Amino acid sequence: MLLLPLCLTPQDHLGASTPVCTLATKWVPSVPLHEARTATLTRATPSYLPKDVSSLQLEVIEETAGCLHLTLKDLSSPRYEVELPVGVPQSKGDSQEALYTTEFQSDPFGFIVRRKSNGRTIMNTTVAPLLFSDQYLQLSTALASSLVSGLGEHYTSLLLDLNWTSLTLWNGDVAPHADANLYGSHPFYIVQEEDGLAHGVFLLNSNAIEVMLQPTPALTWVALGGILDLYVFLGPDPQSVIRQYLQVIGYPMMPPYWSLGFHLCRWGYTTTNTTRQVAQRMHNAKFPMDVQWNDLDYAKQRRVFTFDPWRFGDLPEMVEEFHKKGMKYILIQDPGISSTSPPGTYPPFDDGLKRDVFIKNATGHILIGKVWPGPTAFPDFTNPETRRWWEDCIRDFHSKVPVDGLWIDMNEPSSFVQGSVDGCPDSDLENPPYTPSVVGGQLNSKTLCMSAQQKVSTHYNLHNLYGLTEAYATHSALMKIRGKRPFVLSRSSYPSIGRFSGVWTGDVRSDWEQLRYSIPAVLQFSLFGVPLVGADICGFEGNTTEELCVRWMQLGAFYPFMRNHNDKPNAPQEPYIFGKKAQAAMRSALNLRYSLLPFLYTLFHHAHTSADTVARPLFIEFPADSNSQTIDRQFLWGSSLLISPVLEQGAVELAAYLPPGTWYSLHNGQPFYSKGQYLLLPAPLDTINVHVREGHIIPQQEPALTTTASRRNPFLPDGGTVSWRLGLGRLVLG
Ligand code: MIG
Repeated sequence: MLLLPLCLTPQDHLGASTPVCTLATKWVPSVPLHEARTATLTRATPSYLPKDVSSLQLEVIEETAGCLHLTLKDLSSPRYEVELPVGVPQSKGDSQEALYTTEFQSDPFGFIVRRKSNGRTIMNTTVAPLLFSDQYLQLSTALASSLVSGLGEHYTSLLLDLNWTSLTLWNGDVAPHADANLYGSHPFYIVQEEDGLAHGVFLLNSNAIEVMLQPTPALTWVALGGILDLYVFLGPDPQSVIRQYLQVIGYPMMPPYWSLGFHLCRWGYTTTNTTRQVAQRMHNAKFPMDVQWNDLDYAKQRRVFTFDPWRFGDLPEMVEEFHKKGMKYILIQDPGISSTSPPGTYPPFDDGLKRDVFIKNATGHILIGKVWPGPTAFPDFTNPETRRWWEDCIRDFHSKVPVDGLWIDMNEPSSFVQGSVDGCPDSDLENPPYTPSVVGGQLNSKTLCMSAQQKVSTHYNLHNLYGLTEAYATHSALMKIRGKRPFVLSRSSYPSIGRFSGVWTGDVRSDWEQLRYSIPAVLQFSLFGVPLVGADICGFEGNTTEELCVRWMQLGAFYPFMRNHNDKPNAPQEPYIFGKKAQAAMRSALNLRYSLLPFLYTLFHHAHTSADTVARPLFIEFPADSNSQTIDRQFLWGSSLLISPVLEQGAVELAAYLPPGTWYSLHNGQPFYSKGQYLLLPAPLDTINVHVREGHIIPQQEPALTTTASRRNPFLPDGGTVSWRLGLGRLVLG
């Protein structure tokens, strides 16, 4: 038996005086566990954790051949359980034989899941005690290999570091950096089993979660509430693991075609005329672009559902002009509703009050935080009436400003004060017996009080679901109002969000390291069922440089969601402000993307209908190839297009890995017969290396300045599909 230092954790943090490890292990089952599918576990000895739960209901459900579902709940009193807006997989009942076997042990209690085909241990939770108290639930497992990915949202490589690290899942307004809980929470990991097989585990729990990783290899889940609701996906290949996961959380939405074009944004387009000029200059310089955006600048006193009468008085006309040019328009939408406008002047708040849509504090009054417009109330999107009110607000605004989609920011939710303008009561919810490491130090740092009341439960239980519930409400509203597939972009996320929204990776810095880490960030969202994802191209915080911006536009041309976005104080970074050479490089990257949009759109269709990934880690396609198992500086589009971007300053060549097989340069058709090797490729400033995999045909369409125009263009006759296969020379674009 392994002795895990992790089993000391509760004592360290909770000050229990008796060793938890020895006592807490013993649970007595009501029936012999190898026979039963449900059993009651009774704790033989106390764990000495505050508010111990002493009897648990264990349920084992074989959902499908590839999906095993285990729940552990408090038998004596109901606890918060996450309800995703989607059904679970069709129960087995089919002829397929389960890919797993399960075994239970009672002293110490634990279960062992094995892969039936080869006997490999997928989970073994007997390695450390199961703890279950009101605000501290802990379950550990040995891991089948050290190749673990997922558990976002964090600033990490695709493979997680197991060397005594810990990851906190707690949605926060935190600019991406190492060792920090970022905007989203995804309690799902996938393990590559080294021989090409893979499995995944999902803990359906929305409380603050800490995952501790150790090199054994082993993993410990700690959740601060709810129940233990575990899904195990047996694959057996990595893409099947993702599909099985998405059968539980839902397949991603189908984005509108135009949303795969180029988007341009910044904070600081301060008037409609400035905004118009930006789009015009892009057009004049012949950069393909579909969508012009505005940040907070448009709103009157930064209040959502308004627009500034002086600087944005003709916003409706501007949007109509964009539409006439075949372009689209999107603006930002924060959830915080200003609570200090004079009564009768701001309907979103007045109506919201009447319809009782806002989150309350512990004493039943509307909780007031502080965001961009000043003091704000926060809509409770778990309340159906709130969703109807939100829809009415959007409908009213849309009748004046016919936006094509919405950008929902600050939805962790973020607040500039801790908890509320009146602070928070002193309670176990605000200060749980154990708090994992979170930016700001406390769960209510930079967000609402944990004791705040929402329709469904306390904010303590619902915090990580705020962005998801807002995305759901916004998606449904846009669907009803516009009658078309909606476009929503959310910062905060939780499993299922891909059904309603895309995600961007927040306030990345304009530097080379952030450029490089944007690839694992994007690939992780692929694993989480959010294919429509990208980082702010050229970086958000700080000034970019011309070279960085060129390389970022080249990589960004292969983000599934492509948007250049910039922070208010920074030097401009629109493509047209750079020198001739840089502009030419950016133009050709954009043209290349636009030529490939029919292919990209098809990949999204496959994601939507079959839970395939769009931006795809190499390990999904080449799971048994040891180099492909670790690479996250390159990635694929679907199964056939390999993207090898430059990620270092000054580099004009690149060691790119080509997995075993024949690959054709997309640029000149030159074939490489790879044994699975690194190849030194020229990568001058005007080039991003892209290779086509043998046996695949990539359609290409003549690009244009918008997708409205490009969709009427012919598909490239031989340039697109034949030249690279036959080595007929360079594809000339635009
Ligand atoms: O506190 O709306 O991540 O993209 O430009 C900053 C202003 C609020 C954060 C977003 C960023 C956006 C900015 N917002």
